[in-house]
Amino acid sequence: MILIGLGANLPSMAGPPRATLDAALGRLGDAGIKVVAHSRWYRTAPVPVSDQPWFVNGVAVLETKLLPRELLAVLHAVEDAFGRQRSVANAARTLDLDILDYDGRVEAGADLILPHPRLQDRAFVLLPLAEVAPGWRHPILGRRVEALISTLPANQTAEALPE
Ligand code: PH2
Ligand code: MG
Ligand code: MG
Repeated sequence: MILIGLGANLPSMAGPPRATLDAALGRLGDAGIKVVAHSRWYRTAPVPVSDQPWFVNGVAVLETKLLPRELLAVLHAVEDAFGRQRSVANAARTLDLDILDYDGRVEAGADLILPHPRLQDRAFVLLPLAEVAPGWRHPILGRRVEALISTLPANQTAEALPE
């Protein structure tokens, strides 16, 4: 199973963050990548806590024959198409598309780390992930997503938005 995380906390030419995320899923389809399922969208406080705007986040399940780095290149191109500016780490952004898990692969390259190295610490990833992939196991930690959620620190706000 291929899982990606989507996030945005600045408006793009598609509109506010939620519209950007919907449009980004459409772009993936246009690129020949099948979006098998996506979670609800969540309104989430910035992690780490900052005065940035709140994010909209979600998780999608993809099907593609693209290899991890080929998929990453498409994700970066879609980020660029929605006006992503690359500055410092954790800067506010119009669109962020991260590969969370690619068929359980474990890699630690300079350009791509799998699974995503911080996903186990983030409510804004784990809550939507559990919707689309209940029972999913972390490829390194071996723990199920539900167990990872149960040991999250309590101070991360992530609320599902109405459909
Ligand atoms: N992405 C980050 C850093 N912090 N916080 C929230 N709530 N949502 C994000 O998508 C996010 C973040 C770096 O990619
Ligand atoms: Mg990210
Ligand atoms: Mg990213």
